[in-house]
Amino acid sequence: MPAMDEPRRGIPVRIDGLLRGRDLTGEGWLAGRGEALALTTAAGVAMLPLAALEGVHVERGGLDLYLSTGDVLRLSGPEQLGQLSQALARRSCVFPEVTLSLRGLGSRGRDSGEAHDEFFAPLLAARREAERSSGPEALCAALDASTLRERMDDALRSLAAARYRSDPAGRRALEARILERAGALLGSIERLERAQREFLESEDIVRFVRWRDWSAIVRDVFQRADACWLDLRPLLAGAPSPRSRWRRWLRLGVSVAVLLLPGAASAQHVTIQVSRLPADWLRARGFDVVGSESGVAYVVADSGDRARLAALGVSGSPVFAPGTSARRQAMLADASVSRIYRPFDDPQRGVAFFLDSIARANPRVRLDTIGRTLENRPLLVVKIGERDDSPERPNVIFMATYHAREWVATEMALRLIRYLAQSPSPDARADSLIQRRDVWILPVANPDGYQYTFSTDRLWRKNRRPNADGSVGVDLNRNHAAGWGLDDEGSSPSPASEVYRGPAPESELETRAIVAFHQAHPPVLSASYHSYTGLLLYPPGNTYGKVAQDLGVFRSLAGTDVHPSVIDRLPGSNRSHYHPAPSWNLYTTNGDYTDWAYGALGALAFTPELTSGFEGTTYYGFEFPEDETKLQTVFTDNLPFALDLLDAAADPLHARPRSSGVPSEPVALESAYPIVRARVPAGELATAAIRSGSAPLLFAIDTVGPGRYTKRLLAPAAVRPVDVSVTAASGTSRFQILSDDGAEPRDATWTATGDFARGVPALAGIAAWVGGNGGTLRSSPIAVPGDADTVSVLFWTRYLGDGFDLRPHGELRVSADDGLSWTPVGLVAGSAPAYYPERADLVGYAGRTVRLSFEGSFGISQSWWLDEIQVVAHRRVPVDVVPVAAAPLASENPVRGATVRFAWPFGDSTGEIDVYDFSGQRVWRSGVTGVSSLPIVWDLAGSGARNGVYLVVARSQGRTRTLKLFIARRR
Ligand code: 0X9
Ligand code: ZN
Repeated sequence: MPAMDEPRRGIPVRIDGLLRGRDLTGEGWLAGRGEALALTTAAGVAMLPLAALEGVHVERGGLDLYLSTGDVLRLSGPEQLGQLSQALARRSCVFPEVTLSLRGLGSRGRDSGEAHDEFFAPLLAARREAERSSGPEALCAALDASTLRERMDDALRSLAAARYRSDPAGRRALEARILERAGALLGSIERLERAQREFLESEDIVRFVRWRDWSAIVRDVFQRADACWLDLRPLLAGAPSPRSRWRRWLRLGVSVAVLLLPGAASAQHVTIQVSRLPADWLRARGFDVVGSESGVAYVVADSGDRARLAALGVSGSPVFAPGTSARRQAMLADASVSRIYRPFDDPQRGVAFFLDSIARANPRVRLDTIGRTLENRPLLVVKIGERDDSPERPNVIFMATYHAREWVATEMALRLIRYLAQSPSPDARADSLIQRRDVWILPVANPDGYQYTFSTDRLWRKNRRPNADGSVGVDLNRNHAAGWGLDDEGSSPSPASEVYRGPAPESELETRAIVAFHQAHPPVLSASYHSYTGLLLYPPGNTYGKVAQDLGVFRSLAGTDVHPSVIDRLPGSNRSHYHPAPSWNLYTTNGDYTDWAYGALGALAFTPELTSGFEGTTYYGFEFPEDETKLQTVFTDNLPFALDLLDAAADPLHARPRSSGVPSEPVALESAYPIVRARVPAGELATAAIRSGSAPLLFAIDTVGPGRYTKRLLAPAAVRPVDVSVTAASGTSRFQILSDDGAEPRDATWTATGDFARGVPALAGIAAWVGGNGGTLRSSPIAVPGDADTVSVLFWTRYLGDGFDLRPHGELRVSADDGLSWTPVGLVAGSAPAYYPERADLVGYAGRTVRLSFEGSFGISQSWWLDEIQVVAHRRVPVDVVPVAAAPLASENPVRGATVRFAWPFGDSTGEIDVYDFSGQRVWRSGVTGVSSLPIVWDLAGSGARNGVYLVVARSQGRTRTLKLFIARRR
């Protein structure tokens, strides 16, 4: 769940019990996170969706939580256990939303006004009564089923009586037909009676379950009443109308003025949304307030009520029933509400209109519909660039607003469209990229939900599918097929939940259209814009600690906290850049878009979470201010990353994204112990080899994820290696371990201060370093070899930060002046309850002596674990990079003779020439003392060189020249 309230760790509690087999026993914190409870313990953060809470019970100084998994968790510690249990009851037992989607209620026709009022009166009266009540019991009493049944029965009979005042037979006949059509409604009220009894008599431990059963039936009652009314209308219209009496009176000369009185000539009965006026204030003035949420009251009003509201200076906007035509909504909508944000439907300035006009005005833009929603809105995709779709050009897809309320994401997409559409473009780079890529942009992935956030509920998230239980909406970012429903962490099987994943994978029209579109135009890269939190997330997102085989490519594009890709320049933002991380670093979910796009298509898919959600101390969250300068800042902040995606599409593995500057890594070492984990280019897997020292290691290939560009090799290491080399066709990378420490008793190279100490759980051996709040863990001095390309600090880590807040964090710093000054080289933040391998790189420290220091600023001790730290110098010996002109010249190539002579490429500088074989082993070396030295001759027979490919490397004063040398001697 995205945080609706300001992120916090919550109140300290002691926890006892198992959750799905995971032991949570220990000290921890309890906090509300939207529709869930977050329990933070040493073992990680467990999210308990409120929908999975069956009941709570206070006893013997403890509060027991009964969960739908069958688990019972006991919380103790906080003094106000009673209050806590009441708060949970309040959150779990909310009154169901019952009026907003009712068509019959909103269609009080001219001919049926009185009957309409009479029919709905019992329900609306009960609803009004419920609004005045608080606590589940009182709510239940307000909707007391037997009272409701009696009143409904009376109302139905009086409908017949009014039409056949002096005709008992006609009345009985009509009554029978009315009651027949009301059968389903009356049956539902009967079920309500049962559910009410069961709730009131329920044990604590199933109380919330009974409440949910009861609420579902309440909704059912309202919906059946609504359907019943629509069904009765023609029947009543066919019967003599009570108004026929008036016609008679009219003929008798009664003044027509009577008909113009507000009540009599009642126009539509509509639900109006009134902001900034307390529900009680409205109620005290006799308005029919049927609901209120986040400062908005819903009033069912006829024309008289509306006139009275207007007279009081209150303007409200109508809530539209589903199916209300776009034209009508636009007519009714208050045009002054939004000046920049575009609703979907608005015929003057809506998204559909805007895209259409862009397409008409720009030859580079083509507008397409890739599907339709349940409410029949088009899923509009814009293609920018050449008009045709060419297999020669890589596809890049941008999407926005899977979640209805995240308007700033659609703004980002619309601004990107406008920017890229310009022809000729003032941006030469964008211009040339556009010509060489097929770029597709879907600015509103969830148009029904999006429109609903303009008409009715600003904070609506899901789509607008009516669910079987009467609730509405599926979270489209939980509906994709990859790992769908894997567990209930971050996605829910309950239809009413904000993160409801739908009845089946790809059950939603929007999801299916997006999937089919991706299959037709498989993207090399893609981004699905969301808001908020200021993150740049990439797969995987469904399991803590899992990292993609293509991590190097994801990381080069998304950057690191030290070299970020997106700089946040919004005034007052609480972060300087977007934190790049695997999606689980925010929280785990399943069925999200990026996991599917990457898993199924190998697309490098990103979730940018636009904006931090704060301006100074003001929290705006999903409601980004409607301010042109600020919106344009979001766009310009995020444009470089979008252009980098376009740029990288030709060859992601070798891209060097401009905004991060982080090179992608064809070959990388993730860990040297307890397992050697290395990545090699996918295309070179067949020739890959790993050695520890000179001993070849047996390895397995990681089976997780597609590994489209790089594959991970896994080789368990019995002891900590001192030297690892990874070879593949394009060259050999040598990793020399300069320092290692695993917090074991025999490890003495790193020193802990403050709260850092040896602790558990360990990744390997018996201990890990554990700290997190103010302590440091420092290395002794480390001499970096002069020929190291880079030094990486590899470490296994877990930490209990906050996915929404970067302030709790851990840092790795380096000092090259014996501890006088320190420079940050790596940072960890967010939620990482499972160990995974992290890395920070030091560039420019060759030949120097450095110290390293981990510093915990999580605010809480024992919240950061570090294990198996390895400081590694790399050297890369490529095979394919041969700058021919400057290479050492060989007397012949391929070499057929017994010797070969080299020409020295560095004039009179001294240096050396080395020859390596295909596996990276050096087979020959010669020192060179400049031009005056003798010719450089390699005696092949003497060194036993066999036929094959060799790499000749000449080095002098930090410069390197290489030559690929073929030996093909006839014997
Ligand atoms: O929960 C979501 O769908 C996204 N956040 S939002 O606040 N916009 O709703 C983030 C999804 C990223 N994926 C995972 N965390 N697995
Ligand atoms: Zn979102």
